Amino acid sequence: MEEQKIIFSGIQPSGTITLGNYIGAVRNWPLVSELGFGIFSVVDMHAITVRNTPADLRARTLSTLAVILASGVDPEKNLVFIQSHVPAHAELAWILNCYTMFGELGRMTQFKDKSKQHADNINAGLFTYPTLMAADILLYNTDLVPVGVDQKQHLELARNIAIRFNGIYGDVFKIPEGHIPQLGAKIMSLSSPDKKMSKSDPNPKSYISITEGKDSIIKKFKSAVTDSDNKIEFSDTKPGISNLLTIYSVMTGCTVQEAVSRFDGRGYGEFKLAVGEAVADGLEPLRQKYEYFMQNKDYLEKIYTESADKACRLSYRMLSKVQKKIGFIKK
Ligand code: ATP
Ligand code: LTN
Repeated sequence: MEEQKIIFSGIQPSGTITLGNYIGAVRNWPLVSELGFGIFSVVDMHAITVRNTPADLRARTLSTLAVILASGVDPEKNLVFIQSHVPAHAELAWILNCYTMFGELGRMTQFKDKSKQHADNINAGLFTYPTLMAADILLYNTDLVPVGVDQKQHLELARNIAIRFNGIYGDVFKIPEGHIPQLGAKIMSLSSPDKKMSKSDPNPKSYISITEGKDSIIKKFKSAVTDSDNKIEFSDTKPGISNLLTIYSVMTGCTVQEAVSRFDGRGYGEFKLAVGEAVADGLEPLRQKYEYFMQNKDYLEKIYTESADKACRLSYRMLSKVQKKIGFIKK
């Protein structure tokens, strides 16, 4: 029998989940979980690296959890928990900080981007964010980490930290592999197609929230920024149209080539409407399940409490092993 894989991924409650998060990450979680045991976390400790209103953070944490369940992750077979409920994440992150170089963290593009976006709050947490992510992953003997392409650099750092640690203390950590989708690993902003679609973008026209209504989705696609030559083709010089072709292909299950030939000779107006409809219709079942979970807060609480209890037990095993290896005295 094939070995069961352990799958870990996290998502920040830093805004409403976008179509980019969905296509690049969340949509793949139930599929990858089929390979073994999935552990999914709403990473609220990562989210406080930028300022939040406490009530908003609470609401977004719950709604992010509801999106994970609505995407089809089965909480009977997998874990879906809130990161701050499992203290080993913070404890291992501190230890890993001491095995991570200042220069390595300084090279992270997400740190550089977020430092520009939040120039008045370049806090130490923003800098050490990747060591917390490494702790998330390494605590569970993770094999696969399904993420969008923007997380590749963080994942590579997590692997390097694990390899470095194992080089000193023996085989403590399993070295994880990324699981990045072939198509849709980086969905671009609808208003600036040279930037990735991001849930913390201040311009709501730049992203589609996965719980948005059909009219609003179609309106946003109609006003998506493209070039003006009215030719539907996939090319580096046409980032807007290429992004829409990618979105259309993923949401309808066709290849990009099929999408290009389907719209051969048609105008941008017609194409944008078709993309908007494909997205709205494709997201509708998810939206309905999301509404259902949001109306069942007791159920959400049960899932995150039970999952956190199990995650505490699992993560504590790895944390104890690490503490022993580095010379901490067992209490
Ligand atoms: P923020 O705007 O707060 O930086 P974000 O929208 O970039 O957030 P994260 O919570 O950092 O989202 O990421 C959750 C998952 O979604 C990660 O696996 C990430 O790689 C993926 N992801 C984020 N944005 C995109 C995108 N535009 N296209 C594809 N995948 C994405
Ligand atoms: N850093 C990721 C979110 C994240 C994550 C993780 C992803 C935190 N911990 C562990 C995969 C595995 C982000 O910003 N998208």
